[in-house]
Amino acid sequence: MRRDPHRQKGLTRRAAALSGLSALGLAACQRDGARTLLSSDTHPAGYPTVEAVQEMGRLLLERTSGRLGIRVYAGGQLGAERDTLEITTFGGLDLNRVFMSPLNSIEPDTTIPSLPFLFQSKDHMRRALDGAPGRAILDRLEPHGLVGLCYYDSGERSFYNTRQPIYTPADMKGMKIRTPNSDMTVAIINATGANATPMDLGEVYQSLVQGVIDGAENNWPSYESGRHFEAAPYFSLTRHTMTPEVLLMSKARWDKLSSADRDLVMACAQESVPFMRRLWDARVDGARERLLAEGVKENEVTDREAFVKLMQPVYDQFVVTPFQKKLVADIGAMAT
Ligand code: GTR
Repeated sequence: MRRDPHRQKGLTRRAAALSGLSALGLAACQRDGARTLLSSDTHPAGYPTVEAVQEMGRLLLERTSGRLGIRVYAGGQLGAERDTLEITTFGGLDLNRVFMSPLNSIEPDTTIPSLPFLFQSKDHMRRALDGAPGRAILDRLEPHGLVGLCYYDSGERSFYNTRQPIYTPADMKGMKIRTPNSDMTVAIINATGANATPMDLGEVYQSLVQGVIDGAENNWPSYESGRHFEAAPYFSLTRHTMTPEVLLMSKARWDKLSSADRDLVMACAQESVPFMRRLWDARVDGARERLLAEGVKENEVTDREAFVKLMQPVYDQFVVTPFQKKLVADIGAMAT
């Protein structure tokens, strides 16, 4: 029988993640007494998403007089986002802070906030996600075993690469650009004329150094914390997406909470959002300043409209159902 190497790799990774979780078995037993909810994050300690979930835990502890808290396993200790998501759906993890893209293969409607050039500004993005469209998208996750608690910012994503500044789509032609594992992000990159290479975030640095890929796309804080700038110093401000982060709870754990505790968990998650945004805004500015001082070469693209025009096939491919069309229209109407 022929072996599928990708499947093999996926299974190995999942097995590693699961054994990591069983190594936490003791903690898991104790947590049932102490009611500590376990949460995963791919980012290291100190990153705004990690701090935000810790803040939520602090609020929970305070409001339950120590009965309910959160422990965040940061730095991808429990595995890559798509693997920890799978574990969360069947209740092996209580909470998970992930990027929206790995959810796309679980629920197609989660692609909508990743549409290129959808949000006109940071305020527009926040208004839409805090409002009815954002809630409607999170509600789509429940049948998949996930409860969407809140969105966190992930800012504007732009392309960076090892070779040259990108001014127009022609500058990207044929470049191998890493994307998160999502059909939508693959389509966005291929639409520019580059070749999308899906991989987990943790593999990007090495792949840039070894020349397996020519570039990637992300926000300033991830570009800095993953040290991608060392290998790919050209940061070109396409600002093509503002895909958010999302904090999820396993529905299995959610269903075990009393209705008062559910309200409390939801309220503390919501309160961690402005806390995260304050940290985030400062982190974006700080990362950019530090990296420019390190020699990163930032440039504005000269033909943003050309990038926008190339994205029409992405809309045609991913905005198909009446629900998806309504979401896009409703988000568009919230622009001013
Ligand atoms: C980051 C995001 C991560 C991760 C990453 C990626 O901005 O915070 O959760 O998904 O992007 O590109 O994979």
